[in-house]
Amino acid sequence: MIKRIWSFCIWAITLVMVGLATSPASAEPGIGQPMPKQMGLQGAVTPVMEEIVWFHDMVNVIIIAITIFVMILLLIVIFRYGESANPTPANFSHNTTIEVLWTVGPILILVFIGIYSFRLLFLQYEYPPPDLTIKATGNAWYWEHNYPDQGNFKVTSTMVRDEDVLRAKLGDDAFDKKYGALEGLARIKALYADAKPLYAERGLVRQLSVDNEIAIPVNKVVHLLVTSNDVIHAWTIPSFGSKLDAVPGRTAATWFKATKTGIYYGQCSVLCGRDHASMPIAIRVVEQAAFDKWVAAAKARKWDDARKILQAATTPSKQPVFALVRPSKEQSAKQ
Ligand SMILES: [Cu+2]
Repeated sequence: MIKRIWSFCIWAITLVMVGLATSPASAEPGIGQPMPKQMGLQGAVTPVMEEIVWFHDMVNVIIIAITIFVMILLLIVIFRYGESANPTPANFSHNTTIEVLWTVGPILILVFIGIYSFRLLFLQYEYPPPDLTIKATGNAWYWEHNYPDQGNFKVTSTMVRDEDVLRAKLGDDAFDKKYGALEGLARIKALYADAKPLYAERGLVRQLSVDNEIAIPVNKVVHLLVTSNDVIHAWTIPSFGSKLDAVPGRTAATWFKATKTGIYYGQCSVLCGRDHASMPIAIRVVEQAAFDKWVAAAKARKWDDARKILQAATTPSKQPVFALVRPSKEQSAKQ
């Protein structure tokens, strides 16, 4: 019941605040990736993220209400008790009732927030028994994911760059002919301008897509262990409500249960050095059958097959399946 009331308040305030300009009704905007002009958090696909979104919105309602209340008090003070309206001020300095109220009121508000805050913390840190365990390792500048209970195969993911997209489209010879002579900023600008329109066409998201995505089965509890090989990184998928520091020499853990199939992106979230912006994480949530097929392909290191399985599992039939980006030389060397 309380949730319903809050939801209504949130809805009402959102309508007022955005002036009906942006419609929150469009089908779950921002699930899995940030959208242009997005307000608020990315859509939730795990129970933890659903609670985070609710908690965030609930606290926002309290913040807005308090701000409006204080602003009204200030306006009363300014206009009713200013010198022109009230030339001879009263000279009392204490009022017991009001002092008790402004002490007890905030305590009650904090206790109320605390109850829901602890509920969220317990949800995050009480791990349900896992169906699958994944180990994520941060490297400068890419992520590796091991599947220890599936034969401990390893998936190395590097970001798809403008150059990769253009090479996949044009072929190496045409690419070198067109861009080979360019250097420095001129090259970066030319690659960016020509590659930018290709991303959407190929089902890729610039700065978020990777050559080898990882996969998890839908509606299964995944335990994620996070560590690092070099500096401190952070493993994050906003739609999962997961954000965990990857610290060298230590293993941290979190869990999630994705309840919708699709592709969900995240990025390294600790400023870790030169290519911090180039280590995204891309997870496909697929049905168990597709996951099993993907595991078999990944175990056999058939990465092209693995990509096709994942795309076929979540790409709506009308969308063209993108021409596959070949692994970079760096990537092939690592596998
Ligand atoms: Cu990093």
